[in-house]
Amino acid sequence: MLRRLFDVGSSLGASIARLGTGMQVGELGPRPTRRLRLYEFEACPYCRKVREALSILDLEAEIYPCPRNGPRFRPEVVRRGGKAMFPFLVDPNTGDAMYESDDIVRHLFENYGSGQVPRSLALGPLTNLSSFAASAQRPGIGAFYVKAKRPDELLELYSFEASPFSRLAREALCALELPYVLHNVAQGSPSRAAFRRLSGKMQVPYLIDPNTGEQMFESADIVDYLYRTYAV
Ligand SMILES: N[C@@H](CCC(=O)N[C@@H](CS)C(=O)NCC(=O)O)C(=O)O
Repeated sequence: MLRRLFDVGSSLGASIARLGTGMQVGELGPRPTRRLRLYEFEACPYCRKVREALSILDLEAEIYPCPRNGPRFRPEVVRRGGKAMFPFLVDPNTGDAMYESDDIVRHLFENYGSGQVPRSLALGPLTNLSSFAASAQRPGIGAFYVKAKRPDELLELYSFEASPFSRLAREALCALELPYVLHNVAQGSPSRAAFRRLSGKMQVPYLIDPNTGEQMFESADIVDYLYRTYAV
């Protein structure tokens, strides 16, 4: 009970540190035809900036979690980009593969938004500082690899960056190095209607695991399910 209070409170603290950035969609531009691929880890403040941009732009992405010591996707990043630095975005629509959170954020708003990066993501050191403050609320959580089975198919998570409950689910997916499709359904998202039809209500996080046929709401149940099913 105390643990749950800490988890929800500190995860809410992370969203507050970023003044709720990633709560609401912004102006949307053209939609990508092929899914973006993001290599990142939940505790990384630079990765958070990119996830916020994805929420604001209502973009879905394949997430390849790269927790520290993660054996699976870190080497893939080194192979493709030359170094183990995160975030790393692969955009098959434009042929780009890039490091540097500010470059990635700019790329996303230029290609899939109005072209203008919102102020909350454009303040340089201030943006970085508040993103570090967000990560500091959950020190190290979602940063370290926990040995796990490798599912055949990508899991699916409905989420948005400023949702404190969604963060808890993403941390578990990250620690267990489980790749997933991140569906962003922030406030004002045009994707919400389809999500509501699929799940029956508007609540995140919502996990679908095509490997087992399980689908569920409730962050605590999702975290419990993921560790029970995949941790070894
Ligand atoms: N200037 C880069 C900094 C990225 C960076 O330093 N990322 C850290 C994680 S927060 C990293 O990749 N560290 C190496 C590691 O985790 O192995 C950016 O904005 O993307």
